[in-house]
Formats: sequence, C-alpha cells, structure tokens
Amino acid sequence: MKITKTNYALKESEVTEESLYLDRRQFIKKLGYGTVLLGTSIITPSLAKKSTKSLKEELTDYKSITQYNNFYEFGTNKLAPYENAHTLKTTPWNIIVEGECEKPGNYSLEKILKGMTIEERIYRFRCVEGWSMVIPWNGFSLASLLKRFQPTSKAKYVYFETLHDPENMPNQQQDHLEWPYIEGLRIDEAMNPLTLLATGLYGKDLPNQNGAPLRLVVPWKYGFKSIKSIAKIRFLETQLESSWQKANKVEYGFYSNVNPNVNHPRWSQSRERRIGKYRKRKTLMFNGYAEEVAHLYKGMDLKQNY
Ligand SMILES: Nc1nc2c(c(=O)[nH]1)N[C@H]1C(S)=C(S)[C@@H](COP(=O)(O)O)O[C@H]1N2
Ligand SMILES: [Mo]
Repeated sequence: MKITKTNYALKESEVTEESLYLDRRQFIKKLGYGTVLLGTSIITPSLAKKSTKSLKEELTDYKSITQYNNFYEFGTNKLAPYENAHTLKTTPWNIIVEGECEKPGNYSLEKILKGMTIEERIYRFRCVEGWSMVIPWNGFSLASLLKRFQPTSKAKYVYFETLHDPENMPNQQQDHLEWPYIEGLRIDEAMNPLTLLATGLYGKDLPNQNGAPLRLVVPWKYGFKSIKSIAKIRFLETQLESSWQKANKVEYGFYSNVNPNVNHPRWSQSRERRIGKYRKRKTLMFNGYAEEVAHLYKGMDLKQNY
C-alpha cells in the first residue's frame, strides 16, 4: 500500500470500537496493512505493551478534542482555534531542518510522509490548566523522523518551531507570546518511543486547530510542550528558552513533566478533570507513563528541574 498524505490517516470507519481494544499489532493485521507495517523498527515491545495498557481509557469525544483548543496564533480563548484556524494553508508544507545533523535541508512533508509507517495508538494527553483528554492520535514516532536527518553527537537538544505567518495566523500580529512558538526536548526525550508526531486523530487528518499538518505529542509532559504546525526542526548543543519559558520563567520550566508533587505557582497539579467528566481524578506521575520514562530523569531533582 502506498502511503500518501490523503490516505495516511485511517478512515473513520476503520477506527472501530474493536480497534480500541486490540493490541496494535493485531489491529494493523486486521486492517490488512500487514507486511508494510509489521516489518518496521518503530513497533517496539514497549509500544505494544503500552497500547494495551492505555486502551482501557475512555476516549474524549471528537467535538471536545476539536473545539476546546489552545493555539494562541488563532486567539486565546478555547473556541477561537476552531473558529479561525481554517485560514492556515497546510499544503504544500515544508520543514526546515537545521543545526547539529548530517542532513540539514528543506524537506517536503508530503515526501517525508510517503513511505512512513502508520501508528495508531491511544495517547493520553494532559494540559497544565488542570483538564485532560484522551485522544486517539495517529502519526509516527518522532525518533523515526529524526534519525533520517542523522543528528551528530553534539545534538543534545532538539527544538521545534511553529510556522511564522502573521497573514494566515492573525494573532501573530499581537504579542501574546514571542513568535514563532518554539519548544524543545532533550534528545533522549525526543528519541523515546512514546514521543509522537501526530498527523491525525480519530483516523482523520489532523484538523488545523489541533496543529495540522504535523504536531508533537509528548504524552508525559504538560500540553504546551506539544507544539503545533511544525515548520522547523533544529538540533542544538545547548538549551534554548521555549516560548512559555520566555513568557514566564517562574511558571514554566524546560522539562514540564506531569508531576502531581510539584505544583504550578498558581495551581495544584495533583488533580485534574477529564473533559466531559465532572469528578476530578488524581494526576499520575509522568501522566501514567513512569514505567517508560522515569529512567530519563534518574538522579535529577524534579522540583528544581520543573
Ligand atoms: N504553536 C502552538 N502550539 C501549541 C500551543 C500554541 O498556542 N501554539 N498551545 C499549546 C498548549 S498550551 C496546549 S494545552 C496544546 C493544546 O492542544 P490541543 O488544542 O490539540 O488540545 O497545544 C500546545 N501547542
Ligand atoms: Mo496548555
């Protein structure tokens, strides 16, 4: 099967109830993608295990996921991205790759996606405001893309930039944040198999308000780390300040790991409310992914490195 931008997402009819309960490998087999997908290196045992574990979570409905968003380029209230993001043109889309890697350049996203494997997984995705959603993303692991650019041994961090286009992103004409939006990860965080680049959700192409055509999902970090509409990737030896760090260093740190024991200066991070649910629930360390990611922070004081 040839994978192009248009058939990259699963059809809605393929995201069945059953698909949410099957192990990902079985699911893909059932869909008949078979050989194309199963021979790939990105299907790791930890991913397969993770998917069965997270499959127990009840999904947030499509309407909430796509009409309650943070995308400041299109306005600061939660409905604004749904109302305004249609002005963003997502094809053609290019990604500039710079810095500490062997293969910098200006890449066509369409070309990158051709030949990429599909991953359908459920990722829990949580936001610093104290609400959370469970979203069935589709996309691929960030590592599988970054490896193509051959980062050098000096690449200790990787940074992402959202498109800078004040004409089509009207709020970039206002200074809510310093534009373009930037976010970064330590290279080992970026290479962790849980770190995802999403191209769709619920089997459909990613809506603009959720960060089309390509957005980061870091399931164990607060929502703002998940940068939308990525137009640039930079490999760096040193840390930079992200947009939120620049906006408020005291409130937003580089790591931004979900941590119920470390509060945001203005609110507790010990509990959260799932969108659509009344009762609050306890927030889990690393958003429930401690088994997969706690080793990345071994020996670090997470109160200092918030
Ligand atoms: N470019 C860009 N990316 C962004 C944001 C933004 O304002 N601009 N908001 C972040 C925040 S604060 C959150 S909570 C998530 C929201 O993602 P969602 O709207 O798909 O739920 O996107 C993150 N990525
Ligand atoms: Mo957020």
